Amino acid sequence: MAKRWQNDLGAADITTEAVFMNRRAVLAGMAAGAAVGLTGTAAQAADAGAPNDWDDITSYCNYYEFGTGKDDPKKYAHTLTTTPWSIKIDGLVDRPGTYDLGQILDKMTIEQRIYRFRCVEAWSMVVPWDGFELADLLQMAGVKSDAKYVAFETVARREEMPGLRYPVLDWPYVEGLRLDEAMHPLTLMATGIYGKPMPNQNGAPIRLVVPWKYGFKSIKSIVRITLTDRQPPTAWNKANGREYGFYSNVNPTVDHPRWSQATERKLGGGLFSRRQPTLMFNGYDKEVSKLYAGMDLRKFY
Ligand SMILES: Nc1nc2c(c(=O)[nH]1)N[C@H]1C(S)=C(S)[C@@H](COP(=O)(O)O)O[C@H]1N2
Ligand SMILES: [Mo]
Repeated sequence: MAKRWQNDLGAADITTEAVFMNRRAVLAGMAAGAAVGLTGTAAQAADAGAPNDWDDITSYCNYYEFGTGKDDPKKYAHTLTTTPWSIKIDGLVDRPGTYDLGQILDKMTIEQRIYRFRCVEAWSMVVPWDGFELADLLQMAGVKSDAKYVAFETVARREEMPGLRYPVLDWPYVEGLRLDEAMHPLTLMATGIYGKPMPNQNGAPIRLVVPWKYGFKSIKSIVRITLTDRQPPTAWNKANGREYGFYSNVNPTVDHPRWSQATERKLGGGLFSRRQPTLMFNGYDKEVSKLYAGMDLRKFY
């Protein structure tokens, strides 16, 4: 298959795996005023206290089906059964059905991609994902001409996901993309990270990565994909529509109602690392700005 996208990031840009995996503890430690750098152990940082208010919950993002405490996903996500796994693809497609993940993977070209990524909105990281383009999967199912949006759904198993007992979000976690966003070559279905199979806490066995959007668009452990002609609901928009819109493009010129989104710091750079300007569309301006030509991105945030 022809190369549809040129990676401009390399190994030297990658956020250390340890920092990425322990970032909730690292950031919690920093928030508590502790100088937790690369050398601070996660356990040390974790002593800084668990996030509990809305601010903490929304900023120490991770995988709420396993709980909102910063160590919960790590503690509980191993209970998720990820094999066998299938994805139901339905709605406006030529070949609706339940697709076995193993069979999907046999047909897809897996490649490693190094993308800018953000979870906590003001912190940037660079992460190597293994995956395939969502467009290839959608083409496999055959997109009907009247489809305009793609809706995604995370697995919801009460026996395996203790966080589902708490109404933090309206379960199952759902997300959505406009069809042209979904078909864009940067949009990845990721099955691995840092050269390893996807850890459960990061959304095993398969999750979305949309590198020009804020992290919460990257829905984890996907079991259903629906092609539709209506803009689908999204979990964070339902929880707080004023703060989280459908598009959620990284945009330094549109502030979150409670904080500026104009600058960021590199995760792993330490408490006193310099803030740098956040780039439009997370640095993927050249690739994706045409998707939004003529749109008022203040209105469609
Ligand atoms: N199902 C589900 N998907 C989810 C979340 C979640 O709580 N549940 N959290 C989101 C948020 S807020 C972020 S920032 C990213 C974090 O992905 P990571 O933990 O692999 O970095 O996952 C997103 N996908
Ligand atoms: Mo997040």
